[in-house]
Amino acid sequence: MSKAKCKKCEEKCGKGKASPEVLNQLQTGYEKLAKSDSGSMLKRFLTKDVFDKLKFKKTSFGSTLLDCIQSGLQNFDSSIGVYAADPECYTVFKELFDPIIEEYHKFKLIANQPATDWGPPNAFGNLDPKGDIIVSTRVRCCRTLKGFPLNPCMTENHYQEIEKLMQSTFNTLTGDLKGTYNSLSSMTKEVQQKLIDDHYLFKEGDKFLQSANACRFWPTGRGIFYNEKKTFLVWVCEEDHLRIMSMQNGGNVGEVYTRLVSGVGEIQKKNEFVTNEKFGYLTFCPTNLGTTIRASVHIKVPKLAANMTKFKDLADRYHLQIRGAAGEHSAPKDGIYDLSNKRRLGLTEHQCLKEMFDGITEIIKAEKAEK
Ligand code: ADP
Ligand code: DAR
Repeated sequence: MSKAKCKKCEEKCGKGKASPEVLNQLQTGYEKLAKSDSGSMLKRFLTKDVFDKLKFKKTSFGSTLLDCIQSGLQNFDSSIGVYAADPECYTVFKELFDPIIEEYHKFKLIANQPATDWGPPNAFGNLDPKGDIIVSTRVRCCRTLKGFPLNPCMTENHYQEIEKLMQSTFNTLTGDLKGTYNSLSSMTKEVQQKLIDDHYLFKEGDKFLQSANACRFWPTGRGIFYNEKKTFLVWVCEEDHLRIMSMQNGGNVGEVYTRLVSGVGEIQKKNEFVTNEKFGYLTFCPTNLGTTIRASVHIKVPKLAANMTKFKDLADRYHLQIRGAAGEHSAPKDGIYDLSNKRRLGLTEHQCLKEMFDGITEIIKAEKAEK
């Protein structure tokens, strides 16, 4: 990753140490978090020793511990509470990031992330051939573009550069992947809201991302590419530089996954992504590291949902995450839940898909067995 410095980071860059003002904000925030009832991993793993060891540190981009934890300091309802303000944060602040990463992904960091292995995409069939339980299937991955910092260190020009770079890539896509790029800056509110309501576009105003300085210069450089059928889509400059996704109605995981693998391959022909041997593909949030794959179904499970404790235990057993129908931090709608693989690091892409496929298979069995 080049040391592309943003104005904000250059202002902070000074040599080595966090400023007295940052140290004061850190101390105040740390004391408030310690007294709070927050259940975040930040609260759990930012012990006094870790805090004292990291509070003075700064990356070569100028990012401090405050840049990484301010979202969790401002939002006690965070589940995680930390983001990497730049790629070096995973190393400079490893004493905080490593235990959070190991806990979330259930993966000991003594090993490296396996090399990318999509496996034979057509290895996965249709989870719901009769079409009576799965509404839709989606598989997404995240990518950080080489040569650009992460959100908190990006200038307005960085956002414009990425959007322009990706538009030139999208123009080369052909066949089933051919489509159009739609910039948020030129999108009407009505079109934007319809795309969000139809589960294609990211929401605006995520308080966790706003607190993490990930929404500056909004909506500059943000947008969505989609093919003619809206089955292959790419988000530009939301939480990550790119979110590449394939989705369609029904439970045909093989078709959705095959399209994603093809689309990522085409985009990769024109762009270089940030990876490292320990964490695989680097992302803004540690929960997305590694393969960055989230493979999900929108599924109707009214019987299991009647006993949420049992449902959550079952999901945990198969390393599945339960979300609402409108994605993260949303509630179920019409009894439809978003179920997906939780782990993304320490597995290959194929293993992530298998974990989701096998888990959902068991969920469907359990739903049908419920009285
Ligand atoms: P991410 O996968 O990037 O973390 P979110 O969970 O925030 O994204 O969901 C983003 C959008 O994608 C939401 O509108 C959500 O409803 C939609 N979505 C996620 N999975 C599916 C699915 N299997 N079918 C249809 N829409 C989905
Ligand atoms: N909302 C933040 C991030 C959790 C993971 N989701 C992401 N990265 N979209 C939290 O700490 O709860």
